[in-house]
Amino acid sequence: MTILRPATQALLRRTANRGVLTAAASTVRSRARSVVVSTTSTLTPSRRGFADAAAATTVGNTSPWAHFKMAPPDPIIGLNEAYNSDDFPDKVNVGVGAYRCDQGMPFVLPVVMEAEKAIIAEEMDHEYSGIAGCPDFVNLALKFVYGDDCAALQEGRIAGVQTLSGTGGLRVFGETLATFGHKHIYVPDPTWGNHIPIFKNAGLEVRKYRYYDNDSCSLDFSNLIDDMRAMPEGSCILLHACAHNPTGMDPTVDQWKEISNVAMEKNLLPFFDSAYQGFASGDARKDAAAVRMFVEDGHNIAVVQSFSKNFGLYGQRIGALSVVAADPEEAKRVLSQLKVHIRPSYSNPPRHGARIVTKILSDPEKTNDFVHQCMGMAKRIDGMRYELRQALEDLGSGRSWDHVTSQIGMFAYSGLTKDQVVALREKHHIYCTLDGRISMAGVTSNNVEYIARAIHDVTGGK
Ligand code: KET
Repeated sequence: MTILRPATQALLRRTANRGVLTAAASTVRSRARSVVVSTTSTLTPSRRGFADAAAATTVGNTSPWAHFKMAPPDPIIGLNEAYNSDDFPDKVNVGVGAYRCDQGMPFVLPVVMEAEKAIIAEEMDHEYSGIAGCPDFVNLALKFVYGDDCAALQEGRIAGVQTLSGTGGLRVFGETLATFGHKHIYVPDPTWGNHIPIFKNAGLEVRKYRYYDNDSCSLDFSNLIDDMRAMPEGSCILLHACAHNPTGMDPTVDQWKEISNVAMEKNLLPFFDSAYQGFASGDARKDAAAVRMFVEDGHNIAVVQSFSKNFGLYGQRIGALSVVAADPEEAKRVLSQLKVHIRPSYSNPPRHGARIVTKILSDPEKTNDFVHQCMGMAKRIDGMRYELRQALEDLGSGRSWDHVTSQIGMFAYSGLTKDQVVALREKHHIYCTLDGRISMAGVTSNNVEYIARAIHDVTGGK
């Protein structure tokens, strides 16, 4: 064993305290092949972290990552990996919410292809965009969700930025909330699984409000309202703008009105996650009704938009975050703070997806094509809901499958138990999330019968 010189020990201690052991470890390695580091006792518990854990190990020939444990696979995206490594020919991926055509293939909207060709032909440069992204894109994205005739938009009191799709927008706004005094955020129970780590990592405590009644497979509206009334004044409440993920169960117009009223009474901050605009009713304009109602009712809402699903731009990471302010001057201040969070995080967003959406939404004809093509995706999914339900009924299932057709959007919240989901995967090579959520976008004319038989099998027909 080599004894470290006092100067080296001090360097190592200082570096470890800053949480950067790697530099010190390589310094040590260059001086000694095997060194037992004894800095642990000098660290206060609050400063212990990666550096401390690593410092407690023998660093000489040991990797600085030796103490990293294997993390569990992501509950949604991780399913793709499991699916890809399954060599069963009739395997089915109904895990991640990504649209497939009826042949089970990824689908590029024809209007997107057209827009891309036009972009290539223009030989655009690849300069950085601004921290807030492309202003034309942001303006069009805001019109898309708030409507051309939105007074707040016309008055210039909505601050908007381009984001790394919905996920990136949620994170930026979560961080902004945490910076400005919010300690917690309320999300529906259940919600999209990633909401929880996104907001936790942003520094917020994640609290839940009741949303869904598993017994009746419907919205748990009275408990939702009771939980809203019990929220501390000023709390931020996350709402799914439409096509709630995973339940496929949205409030009715009247229920939205009541949610808006209670939010106003309690001075809550409504924060809309709009990831499926166009996938609920098939009409992207209609699907923005709740957002528009809240703005008309006078709420200073925030909205995150994703263009992953409706435009099929999953991998382009294109989205927007907007905040309705009291006046244009306040909107400018809000915008400046959003940029403060973006700049050290990823500096500025990518350009290609923004160009595609801009090309489409700046041209009425292309916008019209988009509306029809988006409607086509929603209709195919809806058709599959009826086929799946019919197939289950034809097999003589003793259980009601009405919810498969009454739910909307990309998912069927099937009601299958975790064990049944595991059996679907292991016995039938069908991949859906453990909460029993089936991505209807992955159901096709070819596999619907197979899926129904498998569900019938794992539920024992009851
Ligand atoms: N919000 C909701 C409600 C949502 O379902 C997703 C994605 C996102 C935001 C984020 O999407 P983005 O591509 O960052 O704009 N949901 C699907 C994919 C995923 O889990 O990442 C899903 O639930 O399968």
